[in-house]
Amino acid sequence: MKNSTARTSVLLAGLTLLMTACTQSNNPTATNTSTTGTAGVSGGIPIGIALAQTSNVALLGQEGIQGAKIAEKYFNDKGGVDGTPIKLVVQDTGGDEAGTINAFNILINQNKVVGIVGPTLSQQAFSANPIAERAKVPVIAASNTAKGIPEIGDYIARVSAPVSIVAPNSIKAALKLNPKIKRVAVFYAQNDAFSKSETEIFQQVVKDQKLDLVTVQRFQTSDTDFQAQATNAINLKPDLIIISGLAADGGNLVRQLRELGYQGIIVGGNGFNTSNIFAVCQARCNGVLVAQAYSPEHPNEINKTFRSTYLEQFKKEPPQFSAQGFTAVQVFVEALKEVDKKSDIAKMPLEQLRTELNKQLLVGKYDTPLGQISFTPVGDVVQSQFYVAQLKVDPDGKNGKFVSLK
Ligand code: 1QQ
Repeated sequence: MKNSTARTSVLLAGLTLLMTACTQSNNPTATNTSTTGTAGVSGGIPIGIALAQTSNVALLGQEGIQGAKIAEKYFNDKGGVDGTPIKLVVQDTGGDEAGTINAFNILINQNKVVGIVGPTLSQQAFSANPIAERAKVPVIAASNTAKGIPEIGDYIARVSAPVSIVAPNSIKAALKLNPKIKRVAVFYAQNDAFSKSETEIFQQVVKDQKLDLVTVQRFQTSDTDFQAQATNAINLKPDLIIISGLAADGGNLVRQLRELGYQGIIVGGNGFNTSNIFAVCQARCNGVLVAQAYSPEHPNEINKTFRSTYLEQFKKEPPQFSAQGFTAVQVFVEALKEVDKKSDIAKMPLEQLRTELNKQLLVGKYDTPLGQISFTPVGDVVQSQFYVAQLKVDPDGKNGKFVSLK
């Protein structure tokens, strides 16, 4: 009796092991040790796109995907990588960390991508990028601007310039529009890594400019009601309000500040850099200032082509996140070409290709829709031109444009 129980449990344990082994082949978190070359795979060289297609964050993520897809066609029409096309593999991250980790695991282990563009938010990057770092898969962020992103690891770079470089420009533009600004109220989303990083920069600039920081108000990216914080700030009579949040919460906050009677200048951070913001705050968005790392008017050839393709497809000017999504794919393609010149990537084991690609992309120079870019040794973008735009709402109150300030 004792013996047969023991035998049954051994059998059961064996079965469980077998079942685990079977499910693991479909399990995105299973480690893959295959080193077969990928570049020759039919359908093209797989480049992963881990951006938000669903959730509130989709307002920001979808524009990145649009730009990446334009790049896929643009570079494949030019012959891809020595005749082999690239193939984008898009995995939706949703708006949180868990979805991003899942998307990274699928891209790395099942889709066997050579590199990943993404994720949408710095908040997601801080938890998912270490997975790519451990698997030695290069990641190029196309919209992560918080301090410390490239420092996550050797395999992490970004084409999205950091808040420290971009954000100060919008405060300077506000002071140009109204040199009498003195009292400043700052708002930020305290559950979001980018917003926390950006507000530090904004608050530092306020101090450096010798302005009075009259209040710092906190909210959550999931909030929809900002009456309490907005009233607190307005009571202190600010003549400038600066907001670090994402498109949905930030847009709603702008709307409520205006509804409560605030008439001064509003500066929005990088989370406002999408035309989807107009659907949120409509006519109330009018006049908001936003610093940008892209101008549709950048005069180089690649931007002219990118801009006209985007205009034709979406009937509006390309937004910053689309230009950055395009640029991230471009960096992968151009670096792949360089690696392939030295040694045929179709014959290279995947692990070696990922490592060679990572080394190469960091040393290249790229002529992109953002202008000339390169990378610092740690993987931060080196870029020279930045802009400030003002939101101008159309007469119908539903749509609008980002108008560049000169
Ligand atoms: C970040 C950001 C967001 C506004 C990107 C959409 O800059 O999370 O780093």
